Amino acid sequence: MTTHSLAHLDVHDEVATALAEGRAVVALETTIVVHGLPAPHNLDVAAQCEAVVRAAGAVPATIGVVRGRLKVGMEPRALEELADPARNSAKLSARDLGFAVAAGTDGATTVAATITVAHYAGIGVMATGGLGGVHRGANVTYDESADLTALSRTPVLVVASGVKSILDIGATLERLDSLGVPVAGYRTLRFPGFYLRDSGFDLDWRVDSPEMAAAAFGAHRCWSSSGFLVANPVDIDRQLDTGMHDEALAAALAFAEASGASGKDVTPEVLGEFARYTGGESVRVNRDLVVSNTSLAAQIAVVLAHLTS
Ligand code: PSU
Ligand code: MN
Repeated sequence: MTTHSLAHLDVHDEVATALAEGRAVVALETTIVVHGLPAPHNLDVAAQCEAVVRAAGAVPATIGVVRGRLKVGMEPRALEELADPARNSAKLSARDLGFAVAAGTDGATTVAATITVAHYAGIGVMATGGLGGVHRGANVTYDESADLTALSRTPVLVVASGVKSILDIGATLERLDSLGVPVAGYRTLRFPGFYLRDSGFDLDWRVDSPEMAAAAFGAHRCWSSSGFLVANPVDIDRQLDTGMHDEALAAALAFAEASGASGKDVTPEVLGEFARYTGGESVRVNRDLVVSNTSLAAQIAVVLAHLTS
């Protein structure tokens, strides 16, 4: 069956051709564009991500929902429209997709929704900035990103710089363990801390090349239906100043508590406060790490395509 005949899916011709020919494709999410990064950085970084995927010899497939259609591969114009504040595009997790389709509405996809659509379309690799995880205080609020459970049931390799430092990183790693999601540091045995290179938490496994990552995931998916996390730290000379990070983190946590934000609003609000507090430095780091993760994802996708063909 070609991707063209799958219900509710619009696969861009370039992506459909690459998939049909067994060439490398990298899925990119849209929540980071619509709700995660401020304009004009959002569209700018989206274009940069598509460019680094192509430079590595893969095809980018930006995923989002437009008028109830699951888009796999979006033209810059379509992405611009989705990100237009006047459109009020929703933030869609995996469970929301059916409603968005039925209602014919627009929405940006989170990691959870993006890997769900990517897998449906036959794409095995995606890149993002930071995976969602367990929030601090989750023992009371139960606030744990659906990214984790989606990753536990969706065989897509995700490259991310760990999880955002506003989260409970130790608890997130424990949940990834319980959920059976493999986690490998890229050239490190320390779990990255998103804006910082090192979260202070150790990992059991590392991969030192796209070939090693592709070989481990290629084997894992023979017997498992879970995803796979490659944790790629930001370069040491590009990370946020640690003093600034710790101050901004305290401010962002206090802000989140005082704002009363809950559910899907928490992450965008906290990222926004981080950007304000750091005078845009956090946005600069976020941009850097997303582009670097996307480039690595593309290199892994290229090796995987050769392994499978
Ligand atoms: N990475 C970023 N910025 C973001 C996100 C990831 O650098 O905004 C988004 C992803 O879409 C991820 C979401 O799935 O944040 C997590 O949201 P929540 O905690 O509500 O599940
Ligand atoms: Mn949440």
